[in-house]
Amino acid sequence: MTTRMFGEPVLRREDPRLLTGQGRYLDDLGPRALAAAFVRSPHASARIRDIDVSGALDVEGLVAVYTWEDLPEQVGAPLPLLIPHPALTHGRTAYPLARDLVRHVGEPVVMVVARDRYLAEDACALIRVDYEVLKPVVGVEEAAHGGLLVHADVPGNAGAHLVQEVPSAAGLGAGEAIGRAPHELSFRLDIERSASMPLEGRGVYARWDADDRSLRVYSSTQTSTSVRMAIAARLGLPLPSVEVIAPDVGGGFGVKIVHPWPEEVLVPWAAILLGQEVKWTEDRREHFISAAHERGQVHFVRVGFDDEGRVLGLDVTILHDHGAYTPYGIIVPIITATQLLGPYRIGAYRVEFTSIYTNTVQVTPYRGAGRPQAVFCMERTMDHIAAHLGLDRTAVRAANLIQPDEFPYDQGLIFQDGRPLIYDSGDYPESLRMIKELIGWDGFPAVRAAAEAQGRRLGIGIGCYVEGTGVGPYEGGHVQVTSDGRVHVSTGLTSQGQGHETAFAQIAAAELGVPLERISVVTGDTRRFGYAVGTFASRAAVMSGNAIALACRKVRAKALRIAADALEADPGDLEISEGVVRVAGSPGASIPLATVATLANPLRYAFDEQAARATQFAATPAMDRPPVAEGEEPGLEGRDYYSPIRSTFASGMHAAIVETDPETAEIKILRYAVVHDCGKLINPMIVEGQIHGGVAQGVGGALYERMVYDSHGQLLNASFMDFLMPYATEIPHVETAHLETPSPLNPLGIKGAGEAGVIPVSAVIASAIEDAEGIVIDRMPISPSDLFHLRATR
Ligand code: MCN
Repeated sequence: MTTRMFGEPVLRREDPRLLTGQGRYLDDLGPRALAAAFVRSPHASARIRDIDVSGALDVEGLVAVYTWEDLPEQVGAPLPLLIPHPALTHGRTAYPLARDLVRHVGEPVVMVVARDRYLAEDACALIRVDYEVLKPVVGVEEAAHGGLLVHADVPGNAGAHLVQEVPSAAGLGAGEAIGRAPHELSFRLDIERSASMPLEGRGVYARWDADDRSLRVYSSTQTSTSVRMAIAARLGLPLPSVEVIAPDVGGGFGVKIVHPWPEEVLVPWAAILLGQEVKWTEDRREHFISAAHERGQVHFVRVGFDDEGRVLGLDVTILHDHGAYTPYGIIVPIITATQLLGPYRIGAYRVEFTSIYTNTVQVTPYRGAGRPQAVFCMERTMDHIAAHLGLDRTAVRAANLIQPDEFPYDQGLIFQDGRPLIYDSGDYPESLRMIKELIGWDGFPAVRAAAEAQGRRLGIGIGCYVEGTGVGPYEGGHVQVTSDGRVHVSTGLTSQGQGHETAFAQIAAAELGVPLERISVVTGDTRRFGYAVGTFASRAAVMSGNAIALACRKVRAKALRIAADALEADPGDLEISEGVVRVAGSPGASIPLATVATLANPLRYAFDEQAARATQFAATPAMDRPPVAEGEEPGLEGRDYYSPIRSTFASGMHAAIVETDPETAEIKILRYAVVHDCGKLINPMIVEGQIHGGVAQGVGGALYERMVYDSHGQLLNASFMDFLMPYATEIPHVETAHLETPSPLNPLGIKGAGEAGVIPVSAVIASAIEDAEGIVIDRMPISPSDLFHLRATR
């Protein structure tokens, strides 16, 4: 046994289970549960005139059919707007089942419960909904400028409008700074819609215990504690009577942070009403049309700069396509607006966004959450400046970078957490040096020339970003050492494949001096930890990681107090390693943590024979003390919370070499390099895995994935037959280098890593294709036919 510590590339302990089919995903549970299925709107905009369920009633095995009218007030109330914002003046959310109106294809209208899913689907097919079909609003610009409304009481379809402005050091606004700059450019940039698209869709399974009136719900969620609170409140149950467990979750990538989904309320409600287990597992088409998308944004950029390419003024106007509802507030465009500046010191900045309703699936954060759009804007801007001035693209970036001695660096903006956007640490010039070296930037002209000599076309691209991670408000950790010497760690946030079981165990091993093998970690189970926020915004390592470390420190301090008593030593002279407390420098004097845990939980009065004989059973000073000291609690365990004053800012730079086929316009990524800084690394191998996965999703966003809506609001590619995702065959080998600038904001010095890989990919690929082709790339994704068309119209 070894004490594997913080910072080591430990293999992920969850992988043998997950990779050999031993995982317990939502649909593996409740094999005897009744099945729920939903009739969903086939129209993007329609009024429900009538619902006739009579045709379904003869289906053998049908158990129940519910429309909005059947729902009690609290169950049928509109779903919550989770993150309100003063600029979100017209926030709108859906009803769990549609009431009168439907606003996108896929909105749930009727819920059916039957003996199995086949029968439930048969019954759904026999339910007739009479719709008055209305003309939908599709396309963000059409919605912003046209007369049709998604919500009758939201003029111009504008749910939110926000402006943030930071003047230059000389007090100039962005407009003035641009006007006075030696050079000015303006252009438009588009990013199309994509989606989280986890391999496992959403799902919920509920069991009601009528005897003790308690509910257990399993949900494929990124936030079991919030789902629990929502269910308890909506179903009128005391919170302690509701347990929510996230079993193994087959990916979330953002979409499973929304809560409660309609199904998370309706399935438990039906389970209680029917007194039977009920389960719903989302199918792929449902996921396409009923969950959430992201990324669809249009950006209008104006920039003023000097002869070295230094940005003197930047003005960006954003149209954000929010789909039909805003359950998650305006987090995505806020992140684009505030993270757009990346690692750069910009003269004056003005950003404005309008969040527009359309009759399409709602938008909520997807891995990267607004940042891929932001980085696309900023990095395209850097490339445009370089092209205009005839400078090397990395030289323009270097001219604008924030320097290491400028931290903490206040960008003057208000971030997604409502706190000032202050970068805590970083070394951007070093990142640039490293990425140039890793990809061979300076040697590329020779590589290109050699390829050209063979009739091949190559280009090189770069993209830089800064990412706010570890947003608050808090997470907690609980650590318990039991008398068998095992350590049980729990935290309330959930896991979807990030490797938390391993990384959190590494933190506990390092803090407690216990072999990794003796540590178990539980996440996302409200029976073990009831208070949490959730897994999103690359926050688990920073938030739960630090909370677990703090809880371990409490446990360690207590262990040392108890061991010091037992060893008649000073706690300050003790150390713990390999699960044993020792007097430093005196190897004989030791006590295993297992024994300390036993001593911490006195189950009977210890009979101190020697003391008793000496005093003939008179009280001794030791006997005057209660066996559990005042202020102590029994057990060797501790709980603590971590709540940061603001986010910590990770950063990175990516570069790629692409080849475009001169005839077919096929685009191939030949090399992909990443320099990444997430502060102190808990586990470099996990971080690399996260980066590789992120890059793969980024490649999907850059080259393949789009949501194709027609003018009727029908999603034309709502299946894996038509929605292109990259396979392993399309993903390049990712060359990764780490830079560690510790965060001064948290005890472990860490920053988040879970989204990093995806963020700059579109910008990097655009930069490289533009370099190969000499054609301006201002829209992503780009397919071979897009490139072919661009060549033809250049
Ligand atoms: N880590 C580390 N050292 C650091 C930072 C992180 O070793 N300095 C490790 C962490 O311990 C953790 C992993 O890297 O095991 C990611 O940590 P973190 O950046 O805190 O991200 P979260 O755990 O909060 O995960 C959320 C993030 C987001 S926002 C999305 S979306 C996403 C992602 O992670 N969804 C994922 N990665 C995913 N990976 C999988 N497999 N599935 C998803 O749904």
